[in-house]
Amino acid sequence: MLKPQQNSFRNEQSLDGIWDFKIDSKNVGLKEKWNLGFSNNTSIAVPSSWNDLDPDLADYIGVSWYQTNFYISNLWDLKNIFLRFASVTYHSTIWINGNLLGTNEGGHLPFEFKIEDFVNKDNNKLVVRVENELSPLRVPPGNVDSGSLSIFMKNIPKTNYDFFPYAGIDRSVKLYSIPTDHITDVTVKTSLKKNVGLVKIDIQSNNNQSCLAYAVLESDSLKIKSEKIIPNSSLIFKIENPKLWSTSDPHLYKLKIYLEKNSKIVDSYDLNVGIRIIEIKKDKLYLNGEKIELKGFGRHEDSSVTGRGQNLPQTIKDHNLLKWIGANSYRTAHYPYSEEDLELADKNGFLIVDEIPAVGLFFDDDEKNIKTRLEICKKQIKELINRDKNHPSIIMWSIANEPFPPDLLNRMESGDNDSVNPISSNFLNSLIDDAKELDGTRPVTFAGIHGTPLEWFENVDVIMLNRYYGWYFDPLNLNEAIKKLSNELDDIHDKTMKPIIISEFGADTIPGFHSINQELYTEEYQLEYWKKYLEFSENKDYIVGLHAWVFADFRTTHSTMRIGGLNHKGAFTRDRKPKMSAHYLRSKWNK
Ligand code: BDP
Repeated sequence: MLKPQQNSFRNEQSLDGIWDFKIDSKNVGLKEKWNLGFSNNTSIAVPSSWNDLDPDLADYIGVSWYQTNFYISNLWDLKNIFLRFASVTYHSTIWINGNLLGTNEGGHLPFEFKIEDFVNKDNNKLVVRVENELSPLRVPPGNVDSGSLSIFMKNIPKTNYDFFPYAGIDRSVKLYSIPTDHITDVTVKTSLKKNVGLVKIDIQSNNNQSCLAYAVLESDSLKIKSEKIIPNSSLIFKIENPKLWSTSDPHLYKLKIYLEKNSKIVDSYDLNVGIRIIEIKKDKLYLNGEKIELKGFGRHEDSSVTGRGQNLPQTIKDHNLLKWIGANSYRTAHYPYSEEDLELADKNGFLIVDEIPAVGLFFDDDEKNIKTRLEICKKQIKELINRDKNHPSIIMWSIANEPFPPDLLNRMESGDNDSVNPISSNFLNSLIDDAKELDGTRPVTFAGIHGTPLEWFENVDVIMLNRYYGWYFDPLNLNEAIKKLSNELDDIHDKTMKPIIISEFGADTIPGFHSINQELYTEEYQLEYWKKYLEFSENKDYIVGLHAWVFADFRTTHSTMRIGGLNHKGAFTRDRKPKMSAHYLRSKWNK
């Protein structure tokens, strides 16, 4: 599914704005036929999450209804019109003029419907039912009894993960039209052979019989045009001494794909292309043949008022703060970020670990349930790679965050990383295989919690470890913490010989809390904690990346472990003011 764009052949129309909204806490909307339209509504902004817009909605987890009206311009060809949602969390059902278009499960990834059979030239009514129940049969899961984070967090609502289950139409809604004969997909893969850059382009169209396709690649003084090919096949550009995409100079070439029928151009599609290669050799990571270390954060798409809803000014500000602090990388913890965020990363030269929403996975309930979650994860990997495969900024796929091994608490305490039931290994291996099969050009990884069985890492290319020595383990005793960290990482490296990223390490810090002696929650302690981890990593060659947890404080569930419903491990506050440690990281990372 290509992201909609506007050019001489394609059109798009945003449906973002103020929509009608109504909560359906008794779940009567379907019976009362709200899908035909409903009254007594309030207003909501699309995109946004509903939770922070009205005190009555703050912790509302359930069903809500959205409605709006739209027209389709007389200038549009009525034959190929789509309605596209960039993200709705979690389950949605969509009607136009009372006709059911379909449903979608899962947030953070786009879905669309072909709608010309349901619309008229007059006013059209669009109704969306959104439902966000927490369930062990969803990904990410909630209301989990065993294998559960909520056992020790005792959090409300009962998510199996540490962020608030914001709900709603979280990203843009668009109508778009494409020509009758059109490009359906483009896949760009780049590599380097000595001083020659190779750009391999696969083009798909809906009419491979009577169309031809070609591409034009352009940059500064260079402009090259390919041969014409039959769609559903690939072409290769070879560029001598190309300008490479890198973190310090993220050069982007302009690629234009054309589709031709009877010698007339009938469709085109534009993409930015960064020529670069990411490789793992032994236990090191290389970008364009040079060793690279990731410096940055796990982030969240989170801001007050909009919640998880798309907030473009916030996205721009976050990227500017990442540049200010000298980061070169981040992980899309714990779900796919907006397409606009990734486009910015392409321009800004950030290296992204792109993650599906598989957080809080567990394996000690019914086999049937585990299989249901696996099917959802498989769908997420496929959709993620399909959406994000052309971004030079994306250097790795992460298939999960902290899958919980059975008997988690004991394993965390004892540091046991022995084998567990084969179901869990098969589950993770199947996702790793999927990612590698769908994209052979990027390493695959996942982030493991303390006590993760080593065999789970057998098939990943890079090991990501979330480590909290000095916070959840050995709090206040940073010397002991670093000793344990060092022993554990050396041991994991000795046994696996793979590169390691410390993908989370952090301490909750209340801005404005200070102390002379070390005290938890103070700005001094966070600074000392990150300092110790950074200094430790400098001496370990196999550590190829550090992602501090977390970029900014973010909203999570209520719990005695989370003051004010926030996770306070941010280098920045939730309104993006720097804590003391942000200045420290800046001094280290800008060197
Ligand atoms: C890690 C999780 C992350 C949490 C973090 C924490 O991956 O989502 O927010 O712990 O406790 O285990 O702050």
